[in-house]
Amino acid sequence: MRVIDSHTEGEPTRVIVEGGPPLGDGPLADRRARFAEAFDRYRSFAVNEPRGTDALVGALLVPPQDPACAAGVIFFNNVGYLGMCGHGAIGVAVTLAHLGRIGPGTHRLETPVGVVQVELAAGNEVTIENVASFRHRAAVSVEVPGLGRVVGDVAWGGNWFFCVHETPVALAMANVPELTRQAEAVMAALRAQGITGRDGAPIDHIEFYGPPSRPGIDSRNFVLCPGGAYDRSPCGTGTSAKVACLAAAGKLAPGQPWVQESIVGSTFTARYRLAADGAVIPSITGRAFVTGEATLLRHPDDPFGDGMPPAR
Ligand code: PYC
Repeated sequence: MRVIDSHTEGEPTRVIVEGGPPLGDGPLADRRARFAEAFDRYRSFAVNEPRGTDALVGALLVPPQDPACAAGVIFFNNVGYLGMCGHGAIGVAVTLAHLGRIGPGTHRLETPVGVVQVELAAGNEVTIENVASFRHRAAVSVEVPGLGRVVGDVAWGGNWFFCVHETPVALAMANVPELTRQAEAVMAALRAQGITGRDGAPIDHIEFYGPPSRPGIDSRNFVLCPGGAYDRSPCGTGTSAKVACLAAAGKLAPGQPWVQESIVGSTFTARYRLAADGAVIPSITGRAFVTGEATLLRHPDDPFGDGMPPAR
């Protein structure tokens, strides 16, 4: 399997450019389902130890259905599959440019949850225009054992998020283990109390918000991804969910910038335009850098040839 690695504002992406599973054609959501049902070992092979790490997001390039798209892409991680991935789409754009498959300008990527636009600018900067994002439920209270009442919004930004209004723990790198524990407790409480996204969709990302570390930034976050890793970037789909919540609350005007800082101090700049039915189309700007090109190998006698499940 041939892969190209990059990071987007600190969060790694591994793009499979050759040797991925034979998923056939059809809608990307169907191909993602086929990937999960019949070829999940490719996912684990590509991103789990011993070749990868829990924070790594994989991106399988596939032929798009829509000929107007530069590529189709299915995102996945250490435990499963994502709808969209904002940092990953920025990484894919820079990777396609590295391969000479796209140049500066505007392009489209097809994902299982819709088409996103990517605009490649100088200096490895990419702006993605994400799928329509919206706040599903506002100010939802959840009783979290050991934490008490936690209040947040349920929002869609290409994945389902619970956006906790105020972080229960200071947003500092030294607190990452504690932030992870608390976010996992919130996730478990949402499941136990039947709090979901639209049509019962499980919420699989938790975001905590707090004050930024420096002037010129609007907010700092900590994002727990499914699989237990935290996002080193401010999370593209999470920032989309956040601006959808701010728009719904009348706290951010269309076109107004929102600078979201991650737990590691990197930033995305977000804006939105209005879409139908109270949803918004967020755009997210960040930078990605290619960090490596590799051929991943599998020895037939290797007991961990298909990768190891994460310790959970
Ligand atoms: O940037 O959307 C994102 C993302 C989702 C999971 C990790 N990063």
